[in-house]
Amino acid sequence: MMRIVILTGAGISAESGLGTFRDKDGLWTRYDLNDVATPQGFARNPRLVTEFYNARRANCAQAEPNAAHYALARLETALPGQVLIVTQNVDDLHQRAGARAVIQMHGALMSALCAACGHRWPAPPVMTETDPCPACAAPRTRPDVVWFGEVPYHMDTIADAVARAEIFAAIGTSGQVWPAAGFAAEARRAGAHCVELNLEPSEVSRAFHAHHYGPATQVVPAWVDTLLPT
Ligand code: BV8
Repeated sequence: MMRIVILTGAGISAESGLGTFRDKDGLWTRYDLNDVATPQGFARNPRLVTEFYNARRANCAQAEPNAAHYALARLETALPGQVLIVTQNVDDLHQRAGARAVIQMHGALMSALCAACGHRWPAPPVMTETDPCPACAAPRTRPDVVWFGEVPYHMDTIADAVARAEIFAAIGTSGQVWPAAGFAAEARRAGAHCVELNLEPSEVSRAFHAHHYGPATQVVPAWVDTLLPT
């Protein structure tokens, strides 16, 4: 039973027009990460942070999945139950391309979270931090994303999948954010064949056995074709 675990990052959505974080004019070059992607930043200025995510949610709604997202969905369809996508991205482009086994370890733009009771619900296009929670009515709404210093979601499930993977691929991630950046070394230690698909070598490219460099819309469909039964 071939098990393929695929970690994706902002680079897979770059050609859909969604910004990356650390490329030139990336998000973290225009916003201070500490102001908009930490609990402290949210506590200091909830309006600024809520508007930052409202803008990204609007961008995401306007964007379309690209050939790389569709190639991964095709792979999952061709190998039922054998493919898991673990994405660091908060966009929903994998799901809109048809992928079903998707774990959003850093949360989701399209989800809202109540900071008082933990209830989640589909995020409105424009969220305000005083929106009352549909479950407990507290005006403690926040984006359902994992900020720096917060614990990523589904870590146990991810650790188990990485430990059992026969193929581990990382696509469009710079390998600078932990614990996601450590998954390749964990997979390699567990015996997986590790493949990096990116525009350029990441911070952790030496953890991989194979590398395919180029735009995701080119290198990902080509890689998927090598895995699909001819
Ligand atoms: C945690 C969510 C404990 C919302 C994000 C020192 C000080 C302080 C903290 C730390 C520290 N050392 C480690 C930490 C922990 C910290 C961390 O890693 N900091 C880094 C910056 C040093 N991590 C955390 O705090 C995490 N939590 O550690 O909790 C714990 C640990 C273990 C187990 C349990 C608990 C929480 C991290 C999550 C933060 N939230 N986002 C939002 O999106 O706003 S992170 C953010 O970065 C996004 O999720 C993003 O996806 C992610 C990673 O970035 P990338 O996806 O890699 O994007 P990037 O721009 O960097 O790279 C893009 C790549 O694509 C590039 O390589 C580029 O070449 C390539 N590319 C571009 N175009 C294309 C392309 N590739 C192909 N085709 C193209 N066309």
